[in-house]
Amino acid sequence: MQITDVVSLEVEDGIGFLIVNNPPVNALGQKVRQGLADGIAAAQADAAIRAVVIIAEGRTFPAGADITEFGKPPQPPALPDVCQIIEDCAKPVVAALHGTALGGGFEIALSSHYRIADKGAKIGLPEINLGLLPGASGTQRMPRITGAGPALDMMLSGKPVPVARGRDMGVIDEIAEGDLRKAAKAYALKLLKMGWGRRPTSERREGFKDMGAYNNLIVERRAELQKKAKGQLAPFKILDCVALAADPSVPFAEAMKAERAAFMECLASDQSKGMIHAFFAERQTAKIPEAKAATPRDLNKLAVIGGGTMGAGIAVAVLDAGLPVVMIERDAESLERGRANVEKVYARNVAKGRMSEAQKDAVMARWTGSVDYGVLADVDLVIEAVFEEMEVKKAVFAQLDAAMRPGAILATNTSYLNIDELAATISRPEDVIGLHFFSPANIMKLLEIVVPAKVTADVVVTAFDLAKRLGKIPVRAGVCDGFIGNRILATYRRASDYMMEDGASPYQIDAAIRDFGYPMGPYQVSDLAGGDIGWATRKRKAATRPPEERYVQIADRICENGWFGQKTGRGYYRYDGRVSVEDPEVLEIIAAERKRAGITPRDFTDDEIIERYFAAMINEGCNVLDEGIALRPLDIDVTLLYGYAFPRWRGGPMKYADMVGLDVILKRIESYAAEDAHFWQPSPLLQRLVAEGRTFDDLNKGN
Ligand code: T1G
Repeated sequence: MQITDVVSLEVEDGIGFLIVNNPPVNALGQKVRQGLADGIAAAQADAAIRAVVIIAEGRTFPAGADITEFGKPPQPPALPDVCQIIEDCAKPVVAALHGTALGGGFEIALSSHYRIADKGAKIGLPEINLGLLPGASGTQRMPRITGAGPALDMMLSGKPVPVARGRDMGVIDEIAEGDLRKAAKAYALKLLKMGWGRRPTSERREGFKDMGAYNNLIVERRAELQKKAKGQLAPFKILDCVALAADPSVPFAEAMKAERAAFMECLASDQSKGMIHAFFAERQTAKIPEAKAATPRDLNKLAVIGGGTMGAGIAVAVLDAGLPVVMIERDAESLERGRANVEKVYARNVAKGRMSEAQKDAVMARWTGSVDYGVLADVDLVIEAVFEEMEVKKAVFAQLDAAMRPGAILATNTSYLNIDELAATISRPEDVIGLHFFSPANIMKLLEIVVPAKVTADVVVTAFDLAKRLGKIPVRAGVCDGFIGNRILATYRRASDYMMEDGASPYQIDAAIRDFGYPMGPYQVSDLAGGDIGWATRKRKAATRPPEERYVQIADRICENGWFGQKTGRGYYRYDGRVSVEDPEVLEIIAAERKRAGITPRDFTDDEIIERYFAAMINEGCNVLDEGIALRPLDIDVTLLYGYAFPRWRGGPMKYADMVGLDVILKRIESYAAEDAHFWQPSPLLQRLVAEGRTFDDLNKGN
């Protein structure tokens, strides 16, 4: 019988199947919660039912609360109450898990008396990825079974674990072989036959056997979090709740109230708003205009031109996706180097025990190499990753144009060259696309898909299909110098250099940016990437640099000394291995440059550093939006989150700007314009949004 339109109750041989069917992931929206609560009541009232199995249709057992409900007025029944109704059921309740039983879904399972799972299923409490904590008893019920360790591992990592691991922890009682529904029914009947009745999790205490170890672990984890989660809220709230769970003086119901209060505090935090925004934003970037008009072309065989750092990284990304890859190099020696670059990645995996030699050999068997472009005749898509020089790329494209079949796609991995210009040199500009990977290409998830003027919609859609298959986060970008990410980076780096020349040390700036939540500040990043790269870019741009643009020469002076950063042992910092120290000689260079430029240095507060740094970032983001280089503010957020280490719990620069207030950002820019009208030109889009009282969130929603 239908309980609600997404929950039904079927009785079979005395077992009441409470079935959730709320695609796509059986999220625990109001109708599901109501259906579960009413379904348990109906099962209790039905004398024909001796035990209940909670199970789901579709691809997964409930994957959590319905995140789209957050921020809206809560609708009863609340999930913690539904969990209590399940646990209080007078008849034994079995949860039958498949897919990814996450968050509130796993809490539903923990509140059931027993748990059986399909062998391929996963369980998890990923709420921390949303700046939240398991707010429907996860912090209270799981430790009662597992103790603090496995519970904290799951909640603080946010990572799902296979159900076999869950069985080891004691939270999964049975692994199903074959059909889950049949196995669940047999399991329930076996429990009844053995006289096993209700087993309320809230009454279990095996997880508290060794309270000394339990409490020591809480202390240890808190110390760890103080280092790596400084400034974040949810991780510490999780610790508090798990600590409370084991406090014998606090009844379960009272601890549940504390968990609820902690959950609501997290839900109200900007951090959670930022992370929930990031969750949906990274799923929105693939929703592009071309997807309405076209379908992807076949992608069975891929090739990479170039076996250097980027070419090898891209080849590994393709191999990791289970696809074959052909690598082309200019001569046998270069090709062998390219192959070695690829094999090195897998050899490291073997050395770390992540894969066996046999698995490495099997992956490498899908790599083939050649110096002959003729082997590309049947390839569906080629990615060139040769030297970042237009003439070199044009020569490669000419060979590709001659060698590849009609309908094949030619992609360039260039990070700044003009793809329209490159496309115009061959017979099929409509088949040319930009695939800007970030180094290391097999690790970094961001993929800027750069859309030239003449490309057809199906080529764009095919590129997005490739991104999904490679497990990348795709962002659609227009053609300009630096596309989305590097263009915005260049701007906020200039703002930082101006502050350095005006009086802030690079070390103060780095510290302020780390306090904002970045793992490293801009000068640490420069030393990591190599100052020579930025130096080459500045030289490239020198001829076209507007005369009115303020140019800071400090970085050039440092590079002229050959101080390129970690790879030369010194850059902005001196390096003793991985240990970096501030360098008084760099401060002397800065002082000399200030003198040369006639600048009297002044103090900066950390707040002013943050305000200027992000005002520049956000303003250039507005220009990128206004010029159509990025589709929506969320595309800029995802780019900066996944390519430039913007702290996820702030949601991205545009989300952060909405939280600060666009009018506040605009006022700051207008006040800075007095000192440098060329650099601090308020973006017309920012001015329009402030005048109209609209936010970036409004733009994201198409309003
Ligand atoms: N609520 C609402 N929509 C969701 C959702 C959710 N929990 N999970 C996924 N979706 C949407 C998603 O936006 C996309 O929509 C579609 O489903 C497919 O998702 C009290 C408070 C389950 C592993 O954090 O990790 O429970 O783009 O593209 O790659 O303690 O989705 O198609 O319109 O990601 O196969 C805790 C979040 C919530 C799990 C599937 N649960 N979801 O991955 O598909 S908080 C989570 C995921 C909570 C309680 C607390 C993944 C997935 P659209 P998808 P996928």
